[in-house]
Amino acid sequence: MARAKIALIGAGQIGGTLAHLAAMKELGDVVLFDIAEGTPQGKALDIAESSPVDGYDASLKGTNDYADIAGADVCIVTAGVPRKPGMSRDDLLGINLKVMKSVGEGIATHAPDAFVICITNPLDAMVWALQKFSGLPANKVCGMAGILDSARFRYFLAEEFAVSVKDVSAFVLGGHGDTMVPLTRYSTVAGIPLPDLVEMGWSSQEKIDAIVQRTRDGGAEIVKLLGTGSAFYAPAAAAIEMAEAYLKDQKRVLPCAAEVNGAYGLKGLYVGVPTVIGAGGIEKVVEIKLDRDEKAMLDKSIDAVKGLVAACKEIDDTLA
Ligand code: A3D
Repeated sequence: MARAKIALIGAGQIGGTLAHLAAMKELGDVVLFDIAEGTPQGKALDIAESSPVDGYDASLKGTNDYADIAGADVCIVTAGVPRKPGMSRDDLLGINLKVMKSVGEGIATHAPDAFVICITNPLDAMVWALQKFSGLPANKVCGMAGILDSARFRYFLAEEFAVSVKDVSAFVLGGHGDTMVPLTRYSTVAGIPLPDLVEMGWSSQEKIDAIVQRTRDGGAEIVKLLGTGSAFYAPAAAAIEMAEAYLKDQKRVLPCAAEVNGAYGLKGLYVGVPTVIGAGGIEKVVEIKLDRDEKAMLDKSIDAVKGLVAACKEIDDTLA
């Protein structure tokens, strides 16, 4: 059987890491596309030269020509600009919206059957716009954020409890922004929910609250430490998990930015929700029961995403 083809639109920090991970995991052949000349070619060659050492078979190609993504099974989009210290994700909207327009057209022309995973910020609005610009079916266009946000939450919790990250599962809903909703009730250590762990004396409510806040600020913490650019190792790992779920029809239950129609009282809005990812793309949006406080937090997050979508429509009237 022919290898799958993975097109990475944007060959910056995340794009390069995605290429390395996809090749090392032998998910398929990789095409790195970027408008910057030399960058995708250089990264592709550098990674290819590591393949004899690590012993994997995958071809890697760098390009500035959209025609090279033809027939891609998966496209992962990181094209655009990242945050600088002091900037919010929303400050990127105007510039990255223009980038989504050209990327959407490129994918529609050359890889209309691909499963598309957007990472460009502000995530929920950019993936919404990318779906509109590309015209691809909504179940084939989604955004990566929830896996990253919940991985941060899981990592901080594992540190707090001094247990393996493997035994911590955590849940983050809503938009990928300051209003994201880490859900403690649905977050567990080996199936034991966080509120029970607090009662059992494993931690205090104050410490859990601080971890929730650190999760919300997780992206900014990295931006501040790096000085230039934003997180890239963990975002790339998270998107690769989604690509693998699609390519291997794993039916993984993963939080991601998906178009929600009906669930959570929404119509046509992209927001972070639990989904099932398999060969059909986003095969299902899972609607979970929320208590009053959780619902209020989610509504606030949804309002923030709606505001960004409205701003996109104002900037580009073809989206209205
Ligand atoms: P960076 O290293 O700057 O790479 C972006 C690349 O996009 C650069 O190589 C640019 O040349 C390229 N580019 C710009 N315009 C175009 C275009 N029109 N077509 C093709 N390529 C283009 O950034 P990065 O890789 O660190 O981050 C990429 C994006 O991901 C940014 O918008 C970040 O804010 C975002 N991001 C999202 C998350 C989420 O969890 C959602 C996490 C971290 C970063």
